[in-house]
Amino acid sequence: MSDMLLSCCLLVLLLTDSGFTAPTAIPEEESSPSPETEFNLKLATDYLHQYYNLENDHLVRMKRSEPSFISKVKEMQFFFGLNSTGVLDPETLQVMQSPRCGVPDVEEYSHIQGTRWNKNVLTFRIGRYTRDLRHSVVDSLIESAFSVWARASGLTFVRTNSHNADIMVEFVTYAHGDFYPFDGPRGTLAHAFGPGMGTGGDTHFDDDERWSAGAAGYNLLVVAAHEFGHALGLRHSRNPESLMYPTYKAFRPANLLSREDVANIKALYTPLKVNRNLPLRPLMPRLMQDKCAPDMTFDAMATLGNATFFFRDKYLWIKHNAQSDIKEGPISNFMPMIETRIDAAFWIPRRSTAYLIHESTFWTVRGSVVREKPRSLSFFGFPAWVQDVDATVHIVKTRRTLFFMNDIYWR
Ligand SMILES: [Ca+2]
Ligand SMILES: [Ca+2]
Ligand SMILES: [Zn+2]
Ligand SMILES: [Zn+2]
Repeated sequence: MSDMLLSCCLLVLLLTDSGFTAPTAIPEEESSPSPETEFNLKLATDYLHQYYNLENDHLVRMKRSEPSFISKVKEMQFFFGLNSTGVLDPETLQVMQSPRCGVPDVEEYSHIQGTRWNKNVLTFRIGRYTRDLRHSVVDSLIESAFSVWARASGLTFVRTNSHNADIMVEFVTYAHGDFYPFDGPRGTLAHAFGPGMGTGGDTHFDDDERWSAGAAGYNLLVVAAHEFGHALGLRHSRNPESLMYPTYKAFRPANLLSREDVANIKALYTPLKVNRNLPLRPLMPRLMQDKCAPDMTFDAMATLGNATFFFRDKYLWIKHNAQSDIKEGPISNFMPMIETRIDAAFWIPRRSTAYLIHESTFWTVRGSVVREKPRSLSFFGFPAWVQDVDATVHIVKTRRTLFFMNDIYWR
């Protein structure tokens, strides 16, 4: 709570006194940064936010001297085998500007991976195609990328036209309905969800990149094979020889998989009996099948940015305004911090923040990031006995949020 208050104070300061000067204790370099420094700092902040879970409050300008920032720089440098100095040296900045996979490098925060499929035959469907390549070329590159893993794992991949395919392959741009928007040319090339229901296994390619079958642009076979590694449950590797290294490497027509990749996929897909200890994601097939039932109800519903969210038990459907299909899956597919059901939700547009309530606690969601810890409803001034809010709604015009519980409401 205290840093929330602090942020508010800083915001007020920034809004009311744009000419305030930095205290003398702050090095001069930071009180008047050059445009280049400013640019690098923004680049690094965005990068660490996206791939290393750096808490990123856009209202407060990130400083290079901030301990949390330095430790994240070090973490990133360690991952890429650079000198862990915590300083944004040219090598570090170069890696940060390299085109790469959108899946984070730090395990505990990588929403999109971690388990395995508990079946040996997986289906895939190619939904939206890119215009860079003929359909038949895309088909054959995607099939080749699957066969790289089929050979090493003993899994079988079957193409289908069914909308219930395990692995949905799509070329999309910017926000595409799953909370992890793409970023235009370069930067993030693609991302994939780890094994699971709904969006689990789904693989998205940024169609603002130039996709190719050879060495020009980005080679679709290489990127697809990397992403399908995630779709099967593999994480990023620190080994530059591994296909699962996070940054893009120019096309290598020979062996795509390193020895490490082969060992990792074999270890993950040894027969189920031997692997009892692997955490298998709890299944929720009932919700998937029941979604068209006439008596289907939701726990909560809210508009969040350009999408509408429907919560039911631990399951979530997302309908993006600009897209006809619906993304679905366990809430934790999209918001890894949230393992419970959601009772009520509201969105405050001027703060670009969503509030998701469960019993007496709530999470805030900004962009695609959930704050690490849930906070108590008493933050809003509620007495301790307020435990189960039935519904909430924020009225933009009046700037008020209404909380409903049984037959009473608060404003
Ligand atoms: Ca899927
Ligand atoms: Ca991109
Ligand atoms: Zn990746
Ligand atoms: Zn996506």
